[in-house]
Amino acid sequence: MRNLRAPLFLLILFGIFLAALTPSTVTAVKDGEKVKMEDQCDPSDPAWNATGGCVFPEGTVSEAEFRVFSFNTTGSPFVGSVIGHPAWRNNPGFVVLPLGENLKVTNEGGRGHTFTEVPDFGGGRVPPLNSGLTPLTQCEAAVAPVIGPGGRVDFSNLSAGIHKFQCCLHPWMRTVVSVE
Ligand SMILES: [Cu+2]
Repeated sequence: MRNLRAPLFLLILFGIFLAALTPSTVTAVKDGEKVKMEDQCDPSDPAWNATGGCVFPEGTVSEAEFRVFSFNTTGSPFVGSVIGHPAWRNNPGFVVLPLGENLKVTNEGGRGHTFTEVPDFGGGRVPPLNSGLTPLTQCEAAVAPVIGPGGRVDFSNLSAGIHKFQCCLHPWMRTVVSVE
């Protein structure tokens, strides 16, 4: 046995070397495309705290600035056009995803968002931000969970064709995914 120890030791070392070269996250489904849900809330503005707070260190948009894009000077919501602060957005808004690959969605902002598949774009579950759009049943709280800052959700096995996703809190945050 003694004369086998050195080769065996070398073989184990070689195995460790090979393992170190192999990526540690080998998954069956490839991450095909990524979508980032973004906002720019200013964490130093306490006005955000009334509706969930803000944890985005680089953010510069106050709650008052955010409101400028959704409400008129009398404080009423804009009606008739989908309008919202442009820093609240899905990036990109259009994705071509190869069939069988994963769609990886991350919340890169400081507020909560949802990434919800809908039959057609419509209103979310925050009526003042809907600009008159009819709230979607797909956006009810029980079926459209909020993804917090830093959170992630993956979609696998999306069928071929067009898929529409939107935020159920900020319905102007939209992404169309074309699976091909
Ligand atoms: Cu949102």
